[in-house]
Parts: sequence; C-alpha cells; structure tokens
Amino acid sequence: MTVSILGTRVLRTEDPGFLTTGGVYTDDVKLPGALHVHFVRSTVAHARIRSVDVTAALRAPGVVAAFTGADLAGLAPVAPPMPSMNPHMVQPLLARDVVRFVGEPVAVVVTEDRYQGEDAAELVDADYDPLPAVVDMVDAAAGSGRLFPDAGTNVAASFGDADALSAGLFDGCEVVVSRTIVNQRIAPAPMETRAAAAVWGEDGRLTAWIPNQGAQGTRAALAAMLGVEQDLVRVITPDVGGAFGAKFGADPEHAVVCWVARQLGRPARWAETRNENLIAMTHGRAQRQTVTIGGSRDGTVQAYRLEILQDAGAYPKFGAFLPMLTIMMAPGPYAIGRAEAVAKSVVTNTTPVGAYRGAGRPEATAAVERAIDLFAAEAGLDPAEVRRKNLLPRFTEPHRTAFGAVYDSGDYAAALEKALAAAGYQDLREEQAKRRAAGDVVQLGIGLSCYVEITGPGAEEGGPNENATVEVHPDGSATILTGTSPHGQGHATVWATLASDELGIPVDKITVKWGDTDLIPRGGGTGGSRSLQLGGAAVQQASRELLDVARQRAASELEASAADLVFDAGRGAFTVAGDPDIAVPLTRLAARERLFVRAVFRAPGPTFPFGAHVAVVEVDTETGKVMLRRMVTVDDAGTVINPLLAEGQRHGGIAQGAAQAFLEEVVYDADGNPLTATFADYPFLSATEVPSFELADMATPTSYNPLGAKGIGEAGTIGSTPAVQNAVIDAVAHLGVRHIDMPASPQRVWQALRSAAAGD
Ligand code: MCN
Repeated sequence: MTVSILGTRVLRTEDPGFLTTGGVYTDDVKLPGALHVHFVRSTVAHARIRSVDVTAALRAPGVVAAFTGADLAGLAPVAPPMPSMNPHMVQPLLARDVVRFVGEPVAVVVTEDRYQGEDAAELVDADYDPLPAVVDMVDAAAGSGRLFPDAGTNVAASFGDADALSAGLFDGCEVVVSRTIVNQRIAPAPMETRAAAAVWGEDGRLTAWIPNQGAQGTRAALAAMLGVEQDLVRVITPDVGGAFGAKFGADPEHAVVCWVARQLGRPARWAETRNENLIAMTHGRAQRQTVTIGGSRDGTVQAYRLEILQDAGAYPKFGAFLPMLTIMMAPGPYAIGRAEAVAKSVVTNTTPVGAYRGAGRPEATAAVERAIDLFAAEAGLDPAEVRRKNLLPRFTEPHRTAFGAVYDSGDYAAALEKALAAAGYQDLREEQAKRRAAGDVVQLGIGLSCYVEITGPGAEEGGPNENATVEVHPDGSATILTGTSPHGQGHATVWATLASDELGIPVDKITVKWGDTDLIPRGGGTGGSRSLQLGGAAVQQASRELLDVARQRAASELEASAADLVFDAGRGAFTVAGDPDIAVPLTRLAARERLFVRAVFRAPGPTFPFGAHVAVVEVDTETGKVMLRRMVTVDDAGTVINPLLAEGQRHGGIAQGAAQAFLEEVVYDADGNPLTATFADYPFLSATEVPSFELADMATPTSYNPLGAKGIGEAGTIGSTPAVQNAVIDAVAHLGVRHIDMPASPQRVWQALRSAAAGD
C-alpha cells in the first residue's frame, strides 16, 4: 500500500522550465516567413467614419497590404455572447460605418517586420465625423445618445423586472439604509498581452496559436467569425502569461490575423502593445449598484434590495450578462427573509466589459458586505455582531436560495469565527479605540467580509462536466489529456498528482497536455474556478476506469477472476490476492495493447465555496493615504488537493481584490478618452503595496465530486475587496464617514474626510 499524496504540498512541476529556459508564449512560436499585422485603432470614442485611406501606408517600407472594414465585409461579426442580446449591437471585426470606443480596430497594415507596421499605421488616414460620446452608464440608461440607433435603446440586456419591485419590501424595518455604490471598472492587465499566430495549410486548414483559457471555445469563436467549419480550425494554446477571465473565446483581432494569413497566403502574426491591451482588451466589473437594507435595531436584517446598472462598454460581451451571477449571489451567505435584485446592462462608448477574476460574484459580495456595514453603522452595532446574527446556520444538505442558487454545503459562522480569532479581532478593536481616543493622525481600520460564491457553473446538458484521457505507456510513463486550460493554476502538477495517486506512476513521469483542438477536440477550458472539481475529478475517474480495464486484461492473462486481483500502486502492478509473487505490471499490459481511457466527469451542479476575510488598514487622516497592514482570510474550498497551489491562488486573488479596493481604476474623460492607457497611469498593484497574507485553513468537503473539492481560483478576489474597502471606511467612521467609493485613493479618502468635517 502506498500513502496518498493528495493533500500534500507537491512542488509545481511547471516551475523548473519557467525558471530556466522560460515559457514558450505565442509570440515565441517560430513561424518562418510570417507577416506582421498591426491594428489601426480609433482615436475617438464615437464617430461616423467618413473614410479610411490606406494609400499612403501602402507605399511605406515593408508594407505588404492594408485592409479596412470594407475589405472584411464578407465576414460575420463577433457572435453575441448570449442569444437574448439585442441583435443590433454586434461588433464588426473592423469598424465599418461607426466607431464606438477609443481603441476599436478600424484597419490593419501588414508588414514584413513588426516595426514597419508601427510606422506605416501612422500613415493610415481615418477621417471621422464625431458623434456625442455616451461615457457614463447613467447617461446611457437615461437614453441620452444612441450607440446603435437601429436598436432603439442603449439597453443590451435586463434581468428581473425593475417595475415589479415590491413597494412594501422594507415595511416593518426599524432601520433602513440605502446608498448607491460604484464597483469600478478595472483592467485585467495580464503580464502577457493578447497575441495570435496563424498559418493555413495546403489542405485548407487553419492552425492558430492564441493565448486563451480554452482552445475549444476559441476554435468555435474563430470559426464563426471566419465563416468556416470548426473542423478546418486547429487552435493551439502555447504557454499563457495570465488571463484572469479576459482570454476566453476569441476577439475580433484574432480572427483578423487569421483572415489576413488566408488572404495573403502567408503566415501572419500579431502581439499587442501594453497600451493596446489597456484600451482594447475587455475590462472587468463596472457596475453601479444601489443597495437598500433594512432590519431591526438589534441587528437582524429583514430585507435587502440590489439594483444593478452594468456598463457593458461599446459592444455587449460576456460582461453584459454577468449581472445574472451577481443577482444569483445577491444575498450571499445571509439568511435574509425578503430580498430582491434586478439589473440592466447598457452600452457606452468605452472598452467592452468581459469577465474578470470572480466575474459577477465579487460584485455581489461587495454590494451585500457594504450594505451590512452601512446597516451596522446606522444601528450603532459592531459589524462582526451583525454578521454573526444573520449568517445562514451550518448546513450539510443542499440549501436553495430565493435566487435559485443551490448551495451545496456551508458553515459560514465557523469561517467568520475562525477569521476573527486569527486576526485577534478584540485586540484590534481595543487598539483602534486607543488611537481614536488619542486623536492619532494615523487611524486603524478593521474591515470584514463574509462570502459565498459559485464555482464550476455550467449550462451543459446533464450538468457541468469535463473530460480527461489517461494513457499508460509501456515505458512506465503516462500521458493525460485534459479539457481544462491552465494559465498559472498548476494543472500539470495536480492532474499528474491525481493520476499518480491512483496508478502509482511517479508525478515526474506523467505528462499533462491541453490546448490543442486536434488532440483534444472537446473541453470547457478554465474559468469560473471549475477546473479541479470537474477536470481534476475527470482525471481521477479516468485513472480509476483505466485500472478497471487493466484489471480485466490482467485477469485474462492470469486466467484468474478480476475480483481476486489487487492493484499494488507501489509496484504499479496487479497481484493475486494472497500471492504477491505473481504480478502483472501496467507496463506489460500497455506493451501488449494501448492502455488508455477517456472519461467524462459530470457533477450534479456547481459548488459554493465560502469564507471570511479580515482586513486591517492604517489611514493617514491628513493625507488620505491607505496602507494595508494585514489580510487574514479563511477560504473554504472543500478538500484541498494541493495546499501549496491553493495558497498561491489565494495569494494572487487577495492581491488583485485588494488592489481594486484601494488602487486600481480605469478612467475615461468626458469625451471617452481613456486616461489610464499606460502602466504609468493605471496603478497596477505590486508586492510593495501589500503585506504577507495570513491564511487560516478550513475545509468543508462537497459531496458533488469524489475529491470533495470546490474551486479556489477566484475566492481571493471575492472576499478581499469589500474587507479592505470596509476597513478603510471603518478607520475614519468615527470622523463621520459612512462610505467611500473604490478605489479608496488618497484623494477620495481626503475628500470624504473634508466632506464629513464640513457636515456634508
Ligand atoms: N486546488 C486545490 N484544491 C482545491 C481547489 C483548487 O488544490 N480545493 C488547486 C487546483 O488543483 C488548481 C488550483 O488550485 O491547481 C486552482 O483550481 P480551481 O479552483 O479549480 O480553479 P481553475 O484552475 O479553474 O482556475 C480558474 C481561476 C479563474 S476563473 C481565474 S480568472 C484565474 C485563476 O483561476 N486566473 C488566473 N487564477 C489565476 N492564476 C493565475 N496565475 N493566472 C490567472 O490568469
């Protein structure tokens, strides 16, 4: 018998390569003779295109061709992310009559060398007739200006009936607070920007290397835009330098690069600059939320309402539909008697909004956690006490919420208590009281958040699912093919661990492959923190099924009954019970006939990880500067398979979430010009702004997969943001401040203090 390595800190097998020779990213893929595609992007937020003249650019050195929207007229626009989307709001691959955001591609120049494209693009003469830009989502909702006159509205999608909100929702509440809060727009900013490399074979098939989160979804999107059958497209995923939700599917630029390669009969490639990435890759969040919360003076919350306005950007993408998840998770971990949530997504002349780590759930948590604190402040109660009073009690059987979510298992109060104890909550409050009494310039703030989120959601028939193939080779090695697509999460390590645990093959002899649609035609990719609970479970299932197959073969070789065989993982062989000398190793079976199994794991539903975060900040009341001093978190993702990787995911997520609370924001001026188009202007978080995080353990297994695992990939971004925001406000609450919108920049904090002092 061998000891299981599940739950141990197996080191990442990915790292030696990354740290020595480095990864092979799309831009590193060698493609001899490839042309370089350079996009000419709109410099205005909203305008009618009078003309796009590429004549001068065509004469520039190294230019092979240049194309405008008219040249691509035969291609399909970007497919709507949901069938319910207003059909008039589609994006052409290159803008044709109208541009709708700064950064929208209007033309391409194709050159022999990359630098020549930069120069030639300057010579493309785009003549615009400006239209009024609708930059603010409130203006868009009010109907001022129309991005798509044919649509007759700026509303891309709505969820729930805003006219049917119940008038008496807050009847009988002793305390009612209402406030509009902003969940600001932020940029995913992956280290590796978007890229593509494409070549068409003599057989008429396209091979496209694209950094993505799921090659199969990318293939489907590309094929649709190019108007070809999916069979004619092979997508290969090289190493991916971060994605954070923004590299799902394919963007218009990817399709244009493939189209150029076909048109010119030569390979083509593209890699965007940081500036392009900040203005043209989808952004995240961008909700304006009105929360209303009511309850009794003792701290019992009786009613909650969330009204969401979602900025979809210029063309509705996945972000336009994320309010569905925000609504589903609206009440969070609380038992609130009456709750309502509605949402409307509107188009504006800004960069389209897509998924960003947490995608819809951080917005729900931010809203309810701010609401709970507003309620506690109004009732004059300790925010920890109010949370204690209202959390759903522990449950082990699925719990259905008023919003249709079925929480699989949870113990929210235990998570809160654990986090409070780890943080030393009472001591912190005492320290805070001392500083307040002394009138210190630097005040202490303690912020809490409790969350429950959804991971592994899926609309697939029969429930969320994923496939994996495991093959054992005669030389004792094994190969795993997975439908997931890691880009920093460490699937190669964990999937190998899972197979190794079943088959006894050492982790370093197992190769994990993903992201090649010819090799793995089906797969859901990596998003919604679905991978371990679906893809990992599929690897375990395939390994077990492979042993079943092998057992049958070993039985017939030994002319024994399969039931009498035991698998000795340490030896990688079947033995006859009671006679360990007779052994049939897997390698021998694999040498006789290929030994592999493809399995599909199907879950009864998504899982609902949960946790509690405590943030401790110091706020300089003279300058408004916020310093994050401590982050103490409990993130319960069920059974943890590799604590090292799970902690890494928590660290990254917490940092990103905290950054939203006090640092990051995409900003436009009134004309729709992006003001945060470089890293000099977009205050990207670095290690110097955050402390070492304090992670407490808690694991409440789910029964939805044999691993007992829920997702951990996004938890950090969900719990940390409201904890940090609440902490900043808590630091200055005694000075009369009730709310500060994110990011809590020095200027905002200082303004809030001034307004409070002035009694505004
Ligand atoms: N894990 C574990 N035990 C658990 C849960 C997870 O050991 N109970 C491990 C898994 O084996 C895996 C990792 O933790 O190695 C994350 O697993 P999971 O929670 O299943 O999430 P996914 O692999 O599906 O990752 C997706 C998630 C999302 S949606 C975004 S966005 C995101 C993220 O992960 N983007 C990332 N983490 C990122 N990390 C990096 N470095 N870069 C990104 O772009």
